[in-house]
Amino acid sequence: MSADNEHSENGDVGAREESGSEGAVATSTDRLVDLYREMAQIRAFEEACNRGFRQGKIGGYLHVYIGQEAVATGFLQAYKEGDKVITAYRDHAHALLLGTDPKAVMAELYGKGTGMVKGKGGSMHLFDVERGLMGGYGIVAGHIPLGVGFAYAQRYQETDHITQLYLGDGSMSNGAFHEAANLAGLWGKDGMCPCLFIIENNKYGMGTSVERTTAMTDLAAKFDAYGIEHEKVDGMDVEAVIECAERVTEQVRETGKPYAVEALTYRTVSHGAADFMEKYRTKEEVNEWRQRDPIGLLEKRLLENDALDEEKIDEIKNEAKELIAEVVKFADESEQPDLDELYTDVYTGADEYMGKE
Ligand SMILES: Cc1ncc(C[n+]2csc(CCOP(=O)(O)OP(=O)(O)O)c2C)c(N)n1
Ligand SMILES: [Mg+2]
Repeated sequence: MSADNEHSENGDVGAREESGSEGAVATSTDRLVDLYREMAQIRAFEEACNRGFRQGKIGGYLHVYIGQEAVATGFLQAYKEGDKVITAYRDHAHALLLGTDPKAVMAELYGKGTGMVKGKGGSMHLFDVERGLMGGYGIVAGHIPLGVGFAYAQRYQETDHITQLYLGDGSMSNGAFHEAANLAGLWGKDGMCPCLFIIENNKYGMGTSVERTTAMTDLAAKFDAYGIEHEKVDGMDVEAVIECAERVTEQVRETGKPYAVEALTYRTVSHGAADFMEKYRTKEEVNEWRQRDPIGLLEKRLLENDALDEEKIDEIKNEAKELIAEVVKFADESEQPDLDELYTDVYTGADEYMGKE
């Protein structure tokens, strides 16, 4: 991430690195340092969003990704140009990782005309079609049928692209999930649905735990009902996520069959800006998960390997703060959208989204 949309010091962190060995990823130290930097910037971005909301600069609603950074960071390492990414409303990190200018992301949250969707979408509706981000959706599970549809279209149009479909644990109790998973399994039998379901199981929906919403808490296993293979991954460990992401993405791309990964993660902050998590979570539980914070875990590993020292860590964190301060300044000083914009981009054809003439 950089305010001018340049690549980071050690190259584009979104780029896939050849591993050499079968399936396994040789996660080089440089690459891990890049990922650490990227996650630190995402964290600083999200913290700035929380401040912006409290100051009344960000309107509407706000859901940050604090604690879950390793999931999108890891999975998007397997992203290839032409692939599609679709997620719910906790979407800032996905846009930043796909390379959208962070200034345009923050300006969007500030409702400004310089925002990535001209200030019309806000936090929950980020889109960057050019970079494969197909949204940003506020209706829980509403995006799941769309993601499955994108994957079908990718094979129908005879491409080798895949769709990364991120979904929350809470969305899996919604009917839209079950209908879409059923079709994905069915189409997948003919190699016609290269959809990678990425369940971000952060243990809670909106104030309600997984245990209180479903008798079947093994979420990955629900995909058995639809003939979709699945596994679980430690969503706090970015290296584990990358290993899984590279391997299963390859499989989905090759076979055209859907696959599901349940990433076990935790949002160490409230569900959204108007949620008081103290009502339904104990301090002990939150503190326990903070010990496994994805950025902290990677930092520890890099310190142990002498890939980083305290001085370098401070430098990376300060750089992240400076970058985000610039981003916030840009958003704050940008103009409101033009009134003429009110009726533009309201309707569009699906063909345009799929890159068809
Ligand atoms: C159809 C629908 N029902 C209810 C809501 C209100 N709502 C917003 S977020 C949410 C919880 C979703 O939880 P989960 O899928 O686990 O995502 P997380 O917030 O944990 O990332 C609910 C019920 C909504 N936006 N849409
Ligand atoms: Mg959840």
